[in-house]
Amino acid sequence: MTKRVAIFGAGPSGLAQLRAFQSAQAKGADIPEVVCFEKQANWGGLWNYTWRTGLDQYGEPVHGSMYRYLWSNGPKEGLEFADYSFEEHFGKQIASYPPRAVLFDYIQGRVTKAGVRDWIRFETVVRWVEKTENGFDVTVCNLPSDRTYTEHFDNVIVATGHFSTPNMPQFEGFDSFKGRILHAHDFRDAMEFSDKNILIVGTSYSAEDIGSQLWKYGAKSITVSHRTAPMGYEWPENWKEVPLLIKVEGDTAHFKDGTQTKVDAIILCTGYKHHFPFLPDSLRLKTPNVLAADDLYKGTTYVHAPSLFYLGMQDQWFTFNMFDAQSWWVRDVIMGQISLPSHAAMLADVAERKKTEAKLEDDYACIWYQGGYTKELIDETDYPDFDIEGACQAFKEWKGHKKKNIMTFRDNSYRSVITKTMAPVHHTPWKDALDDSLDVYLKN
Ligand code: FAD
Ligand code: NA7
Repeated sequence: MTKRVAIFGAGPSGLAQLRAFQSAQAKGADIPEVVCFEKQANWGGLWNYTWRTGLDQYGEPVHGSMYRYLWSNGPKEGLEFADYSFEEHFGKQIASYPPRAVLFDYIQGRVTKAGVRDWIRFETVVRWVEKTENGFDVTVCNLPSDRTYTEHFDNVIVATGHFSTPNMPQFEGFDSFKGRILHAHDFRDAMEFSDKNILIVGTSYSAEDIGSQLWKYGAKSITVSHRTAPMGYEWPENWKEVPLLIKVEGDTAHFKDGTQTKVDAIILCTGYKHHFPFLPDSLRLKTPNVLAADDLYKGTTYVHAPSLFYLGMQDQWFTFNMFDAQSWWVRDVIMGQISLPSHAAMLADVAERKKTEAKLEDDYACIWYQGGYTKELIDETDYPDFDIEGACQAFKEWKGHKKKNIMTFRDNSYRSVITKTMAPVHHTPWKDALDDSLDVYLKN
């Protein structure tokens, strides 16, 4: 095959795409030439922890949004690779909520085994893409040598993630606030805030998890401000939920219900933006953070230029296994195993998915919807079939455990849908496990 395929990003999505092509090659298929451009010096995407915030050593925006002490926010049984189990990687079953370093190790285990590292050009940032008659001209910059060059590709697969560019609202009085104001993207070490009174704005994963970290590492108090609704868990006694922040005066935060509280720092857990500065308007995905993204046929194929694909652009209940499902499917389109329908049919597919999402009534419906989407793609490729219903059930149990006790849900364990074995109970409750290094975590 003489086709050339460019993948942007070597996070879990881009790595899934590399593994998809490599697995076809291992079965004897004639695969295209695949080049992955990754701006960081290592793979793993968000899971590749960096202490840096702001700009990196080359003046590029730091991609990393993960913090120290981050543990998986859902059970690992919901994200296990069907072709590479946790047991295969670690040589034993491990507990269900691995810290970041453990998941990073797992992610890199599969691609190390696949031998695809040479397909990646590290420290190479994608600068611009131009559509040509028969493909795309991709302009990249090798950062260490500061060399910019352009190469031609038949297909482009964008896997640059969408939890890296902060959505950063402003509130009255921020310019004269006496403490620190930061976005979740720049949060790194909870210990910085021990003995402090912290205000969090937002009520989704970042708010819940950063707040929990602050509690675990000794913040004096945590106040969480909501725009739509409180999270509603049974929080520890130094944690309260309040309506939306209206303004800040000095070190006092005022809320919509007229209440006020003194705070030392404000952390905006207000989400992220899909941001693709390397794409012209005609190729750039514009979508909110939803399950049925705009303009993507089967959630992957850009309807207005169907030789361009996007991976992992949905809001995520399912992650690694959904990225796999998408990657195997995209591979088969590129290799001619799956044909795309007409433009009109692709538009109708997008509209139908959006209509279905709009009718989903609660989180459970969303979980099953995304599980169904993942299964739909898997059924069309040779990605190993697995018990997606079982993964949905694990998510259901997880939500139940959170409702029961938000500070102990990570002490539960679940059954693998790949190897069918039960995860052990972790040796230390999450709230007491201050050292979350790989070595310590694996001492089960
Ligand atoms: P990313 O991991 O963001 O990787 C994108 C890659 O693209 C990066 O390596 C980046 O350097 C590269 N890149 C970006 N721009 C360019 C460019 N112009 N040129 C070249 N390379 C570029 N998921 C879970 O399953 N469990 C969790 O517990 C969990 N916790 C999370 C916690 C936080 C704080 C965040 C932000 C996300 C979390 N997620 C979690 C979701 C996360 O989105 C996925 O796990 C996963 O990292 C997404 O993979 P990705 O490859 O799509 O994107
Ligand atoms: P999310 O899930 O996109 O949530 C963003 C939150 O921010 C949500 O609660 C929003 O409230 C809130 N938000 C957004 N804008 C505002 C303004 N202007 N004022 C107040 N509140 C606002 O982002 P997360 O960072 O929590 O999670 C992203 C990923 O990181 C996730 O997949 C995890 O795995 C980790 P709303 O409910 O819309 O009123």
